[in-house]
Amino acid sequence: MNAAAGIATVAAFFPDDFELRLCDEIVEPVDYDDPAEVIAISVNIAQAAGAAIIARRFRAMGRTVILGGAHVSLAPDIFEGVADCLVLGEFEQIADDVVADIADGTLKRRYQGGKADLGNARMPRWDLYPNELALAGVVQTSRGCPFDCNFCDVIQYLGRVQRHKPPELVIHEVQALYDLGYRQINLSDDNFTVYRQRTLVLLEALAAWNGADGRDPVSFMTQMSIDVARHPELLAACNRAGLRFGFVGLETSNIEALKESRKRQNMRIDLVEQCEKVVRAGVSLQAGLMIGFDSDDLSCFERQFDFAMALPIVVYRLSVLVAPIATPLYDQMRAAGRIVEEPSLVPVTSGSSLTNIQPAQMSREQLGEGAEWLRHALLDPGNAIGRFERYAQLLGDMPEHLTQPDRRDPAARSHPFMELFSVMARDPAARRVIDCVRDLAATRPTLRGDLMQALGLYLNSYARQPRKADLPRMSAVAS
Ligand code: B12
Ligand code: SF4
Repeated sequence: MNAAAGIATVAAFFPDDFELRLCDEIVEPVDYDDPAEVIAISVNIAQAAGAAIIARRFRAMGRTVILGGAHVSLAPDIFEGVADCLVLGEFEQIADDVVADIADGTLKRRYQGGKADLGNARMPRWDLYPNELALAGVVQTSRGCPFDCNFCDVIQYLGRVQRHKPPELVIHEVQALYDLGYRQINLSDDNFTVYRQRTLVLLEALAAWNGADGRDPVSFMTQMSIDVARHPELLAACNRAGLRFGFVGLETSNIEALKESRKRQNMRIDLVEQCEKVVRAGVSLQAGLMIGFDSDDLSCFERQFDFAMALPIVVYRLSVLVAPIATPLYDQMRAAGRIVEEPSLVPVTSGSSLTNIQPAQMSREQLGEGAEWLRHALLDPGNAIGRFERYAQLLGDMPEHLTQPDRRDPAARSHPFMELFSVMARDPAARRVIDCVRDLAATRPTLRGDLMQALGLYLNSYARQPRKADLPRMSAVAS
């Protein structure tokens, strides 16, 4: 899992006379015995219900609770009454006021942040974070995205004008994470590659740093849009920098659906061909796929399956189309009377099978069942093996200096997925995939790290899927 940059960044704005402690409940339990007077909680949509429980418990003990983060910023009203204070938006520009008001005991009920200048971003307080429990470090090199996909709330949260952290600050943060022992770092941008010139400059700085001056190689990952494939020089720079994994929102092979969701960067191109170019350049892809667009009928599940199987990609994040609050899609659905679940502390997230809208050409349940079928079909070991073979055959080599072995103490460098591999090896079907990937890795030893990483991500999803003996057959879904 990734270290949490939000809390480490907020901590950087508190002066030394505050005694701070960071807790990431994804990796450790919340310590209700902690005597802190002020509890500040960072909340995304998946954490809303849990955050409300934690907030209420601390408030019942007389503590002051502050909530901030993506979902508090986008859906503040659902948190009204849950905490003493809500901080909306980015923290940087209002940090001094909030900190002073905490010190004076004069906290207001709400603060509205502005757009931070990343040119003078502070180093997150990773020294306070439980780094030994996280797998990947996190550095945010930009905020915002210039595209306008109508289901995405990034624009409302961070804006369409992308702001950039200067390369020297990025390298400074990367070095700090390296010194703490991280050899995987997530560049946690919304769209890392969209401003080509700045990305090229940053990638060159990362390439000059990575594996140089006696350092071990670091594997970077990020989110990108598929237009990256049109620029071979950018792909080559990704490879030189050690950017090994990219998440890309492909969403659908249905052109009408791309049009209706304003995903213009995915139109008028052959998505399969574009993904092949990226993988050939040595960047493994994970992709987001969506179903349930207005132009999707019941054939969408099989069509998406065929699309996914044609791509050189093993791991997918599959979502039913959800209209998150604050997005253009939400407004459109509300105006059409198609919002069937109002925003609440137990919200529908993009990872759920039941959407919060009434689909146009099927029932919500049919969409949910179709999504389950598709998820299982993509995770099916036989199907996954086919995709692993294609991916391993296409994946481009990495630069020589990044293939050097990691020289850390063996205890510090045991493979993050090792335990998962040994548990899953007891499942005969999963075992077939593990054996296949080991064989593939033997034929491409320098790419072993990438293949094992993809295997870990695949097994992680495979292990979590609900065991359903009788999946809905496509005929049932399509009837
Ligand atoms: C990296 C990332 C991940 C990573 C790592 C998460 C982690 N451990 O931090 C992974 C891949 C695991 C992930 C998973 C998910 N993510 Co995510 N993720 C991001 C991403 C790209 C960057 C987050 C980041 O590093 N920010 C850097 C820090 C410095 O900034 P920040 O968190 O925005 O915080 C700022 C302010 O909000 C404020 N602040 C934050 N917390 C607090 C707290 C207090 C008290 C105060 C005062 C201020 C404050 O200060 C910070 C500086 O200004 C964002 C998009 C984005 N650009 O924000 C999406 C984003 C946060 N994720 C999102 C979603 C939906 C998810 C998932 C639910 C996806 C899914 N369907 O499974 C899961 C949830 C997993 C979970 N259980 O938490 C949404 C959240 C939308 C919402 N309404 O909440 C976002 C905004 C992207 C999007 N629109 O889709 N995610
Ligand atoms: S490209 Fe990604 S981050 Fe940008 S608007 Fe579309 S979905 Fe959101």
